Amino acid sequence: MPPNQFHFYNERMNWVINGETFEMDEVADWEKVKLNTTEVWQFINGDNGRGMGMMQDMMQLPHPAHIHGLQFQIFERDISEMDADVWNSVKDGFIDQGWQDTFLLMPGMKVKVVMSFRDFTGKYIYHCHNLEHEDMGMMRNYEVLP
Ligand SMILES: [Cu+2]
Repeated sequence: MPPNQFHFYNERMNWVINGETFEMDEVADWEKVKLNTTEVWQFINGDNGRGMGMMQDMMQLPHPAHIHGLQFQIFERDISEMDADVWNSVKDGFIDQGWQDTFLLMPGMKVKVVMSFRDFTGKYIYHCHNLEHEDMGMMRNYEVLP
């Protein structure tokens, strides 16, 4: 898995992030960051990061992605692989300026966010805010290390 890429997709009827579902204390290597660093994380809805193309995933739904512990800024919203009609139907609702704690990740969309890990070490949740997806695993920890 390339660093800082977070693929949100459906796998065998689970909603997963990079193929993983929620475990209470689990943090993968790709979810560990250092205090006093700034990173760009890319969130991708529609492929699994292992060569499955965007269009082959028939189980694409919007994911309102929520990151705990900090506020971040939207750096890039890539719609090049989105259905144009879908984008045109929702685009007027996006406000990407300013500080965010949640962003909508539409099917086929890729969003880069800038995150600065400034204040606290420890584990924080990030998850899809669609309760059914969250309950089916689309929630993980990231950890800020000293
Ligand atoms: Cu979701």
